[in-house]
Amino acid sequence: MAKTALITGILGQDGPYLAKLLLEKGYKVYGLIRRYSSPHYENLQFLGIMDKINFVDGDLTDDASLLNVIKTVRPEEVYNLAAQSFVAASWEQAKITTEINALGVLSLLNAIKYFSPTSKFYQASTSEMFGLGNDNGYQDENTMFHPRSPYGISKVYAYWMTVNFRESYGIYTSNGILFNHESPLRGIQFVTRKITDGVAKIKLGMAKNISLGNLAAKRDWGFAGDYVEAMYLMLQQKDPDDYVVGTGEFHSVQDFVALAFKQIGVSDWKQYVIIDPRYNRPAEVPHLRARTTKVNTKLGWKPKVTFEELVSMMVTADIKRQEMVLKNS
Ligand code: NAP
Ligand code: G4F
Repeated sequence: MAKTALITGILGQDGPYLAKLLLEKGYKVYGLIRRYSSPHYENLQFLGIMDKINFVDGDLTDDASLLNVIKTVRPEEVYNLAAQSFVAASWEQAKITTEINALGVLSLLNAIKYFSPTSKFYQASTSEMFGLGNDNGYQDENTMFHPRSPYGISKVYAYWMTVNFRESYGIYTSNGILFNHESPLRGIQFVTRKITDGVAKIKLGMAKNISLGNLAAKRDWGFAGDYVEAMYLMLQQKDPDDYVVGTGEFHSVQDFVALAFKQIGVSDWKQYVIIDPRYNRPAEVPHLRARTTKVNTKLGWKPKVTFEELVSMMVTADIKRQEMVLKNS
């Protein structure tokens, strides 16, 4: 019998990569989608798996829909990837961010507790929870949380609720504390995709510049396709646990910009970049870098794609996309 997995956030960046991995492992994959006037399946189509997903309707802010899905599907594994995941928007939309990212997780955990308590549960926790917290410039499983955004705060609630269901009810729940991971499927508003999309358009004469905020911020950027393997591994262990997942390296936004322009043969990138303070955040997280000893040793997980390969992959994909746009226009 094929194992069953439910993925929330199936239409985002990570959902399709995880679904592809689980399908390759023989899983029957259910994907939770919420009500949309015009559903958008392009990330699943990009990976060629659109027709292999069993879609179920539900919304993290609608308890009854989650109870119904969990009761009907009774998945062996639940990967909760759904979120209002854009940090910058979380100041202006703090309440809905909290309802989805914090209370939505409580609702999903309750649905599991009542209707499928043997389901294993993965929570998409984040390095944003660390915020200013660090230990000699690194963050790991023992680093104090000091979130700097309503998004980070909402995720801290979900993190502890996930731990609490493990400790209170013995449910197999794990937090993956993932550092930034990117890919050609990354949402266009996140800084990496914004840069690679802009670079592609500049190369093809479709744009003149890119407007950005804080170029000094540093992130530990990896490839989403590698990170979903860590999610899967977390639910295959004898006992549930929480893991930091990253590369252990960090780079500034400026490093990313310079490397992306290098891909199209431009070294003097400054002529194409406008610094616009509108993109600065009320409270910034200046640097995030993972100490990955636990995930490396306990799960045997290591990233495969380097920073340089990631930037190159994203620029190449965006050039291809824009060439198609030009061809069809
Ligand atoms: P993403 O591209 O923004 O995808 C999030 C998905 O959640 C979207 O498909 C969205 O659906 C869905 N969603 C939002 N609100 C929902 C609701 N109320 N009910 C049901 N679904 C809802 O995010 P991602 O980059 O794939 O990240 C996956 C998860 O990992 C998120 O929880 C994120 O916070 C977390 N995380 C991401 C990173 C990273 O660097 N990517 C790092 C650490 C943690 P629609 O498509 O309908 O909008
Ligand atoms: O790409 P970002 O928007 O990602 P951020 O805020 O680090 O959050 C992402 O990673 C988290 C994990 O650490 C996830 F939990 C979260 O869901 C999301 O996936 O911004 C990265 C950095 C920030 O310091 C920001 O201030 O880039 C800086 N930045 C500079 N100019 C910009 C811009 N960010 C955006 N989005 N747009 C800009 O123009």
